[in-house]
Parts: sequence; C-alpha cells; structure tokens
Amino acid sequence: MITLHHLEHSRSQRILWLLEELGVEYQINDYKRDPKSSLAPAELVAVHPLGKSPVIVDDDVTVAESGAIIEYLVEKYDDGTLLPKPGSPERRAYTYWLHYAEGSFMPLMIVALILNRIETAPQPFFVRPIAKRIVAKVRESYLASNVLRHLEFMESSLEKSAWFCGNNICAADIQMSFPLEAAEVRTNLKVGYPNLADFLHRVRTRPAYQRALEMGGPYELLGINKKG
Ligand SMILES: N[C@@H](CCC(=O)N[C@@H](CS)C(=O)NCC(=O)O)C(=O)O
Repeated sequence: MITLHHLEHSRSQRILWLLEELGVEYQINDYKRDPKSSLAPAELVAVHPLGKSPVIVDDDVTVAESGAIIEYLVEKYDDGTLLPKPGSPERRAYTYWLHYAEGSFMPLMIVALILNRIETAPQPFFVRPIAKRIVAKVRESYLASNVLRHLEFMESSLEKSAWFCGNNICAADIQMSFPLEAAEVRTNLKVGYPNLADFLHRVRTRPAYQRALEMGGPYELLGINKKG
C-alpha cells in the first residue's frame, strides 16, 4: 500500500492527482502548515530528513522529490497511458518537462514568493523604503524578464499540441501543473498566454484531478482557492 505524506496547499497535490490517474490504492497522511510561517510541521522530518512534502512510502521504499516520485510511480504502476515509450520524441519531452518544472521554472516562482514576503513583512519604518528598493531592483533586473521568457517559451511549446509531451497527456503534464498554477496567481494567463490557460482548464476538468481535490482537502496557492 502506498502512503502519501501530504502537506496542505502544496506540490503534493499533483502527486495525489497522479495517484488518482493511476487508479492505485493509497492512503494519505495529512500535515498542516504552521499558520504564521507556512512551514511544514517537524513530524515530516521523521519521514524524510528534508522535512518537505511530497514524500511517498511504498512498502519499504521511501521516495521524496516530486519528479522522482512521479518517475517511480509511473515506472511501477502506469499501463502505458502516462509514460511515453522509451526512445520516442514524447518520452524525450516527458523527461525534459519533468525536470524543467522544478529545475528551471519553480525557482523563479520561489524568488517571486520571497520578494512578496519581504515586501509585506512587518518592518521598522526606516527599513521599509530600503527593502522596497531592493525588492524592486531584483524584480526589474532579474525576475520580470526571466519569468516573461519562460512564460513565452511554455506558451509556444503548447502551440502544436494540447499537452507538453504531445497530443496525449503524460506524467510530466502533472508535474507542470503546479508551476503553472503558481504562475497563474501572479499573471492573468488568459490575457497573454491562452495556450497555458487552456492547459490549466484541461487539467482541472479531468475527473482524476477533481477527485484529488476532494481527497486532499483545501488547496489554495497564495490566496487563490482552487475549489472555488
Ligand atoms: N523540489 C521539491 C520541493 C519540495 C517542497 O519544497 N515542498 C514544499 C511544499 S510546496 C514544502 O514542503 N514546504 C514546507 C517547508 O518548507 O517547510 C519537490 O518538488 O518535491
């Protein structure tokens, strides 16, 4: 039996979605974020030394890191629907997007989140203008242009096909859903990035995605309620 160590409002939601797509039996161990810091509770360190979610335990095997979990689950449980054939262009695309999501795009979303936290944190009045200038400088000189380039790249990658691996959904699309949901919090995708907005619409209308929302409890990314 697979156990998913699931932190509310987190990347772990996409592993739940994958488990629902695969139709395997699993159980959930739920964890709540600290209301002030948003950090995971200390119990997660007992599951994996980094104390992050998602982590799965499948009998005597423990796997952390979303991309590694997805690879493990599809290699063991997929019937050929979500893992493209070895050597195919779809399989190369699968590998690329599986890594790109956490390796290239998510770091930009984390920088955006940290800058936002700095901006809104309580600060002595004399520190506030300095903090604001530093935040504005990082946004202007690094973040904005990089996010724009990545969004344009992802948008053009969906020009010819509905999914990142081709005409059929693959497991890397599941991995890509979270960074795009994070991007959607800051950017109105419908305006500049219709392919990305359509992708998220396709994701959210999948019955397995909706079942995963029911299973996982509240899922809000920075104020946007995905159930609402
Ligand atoms: N690259 C890792 C990131 C894991 C991660 O940072 N998870 C976040 C949830 S979205 C977490 O556990 N945050 C709580 C904390 O840092 O205490 C993955 O994709 O699994």
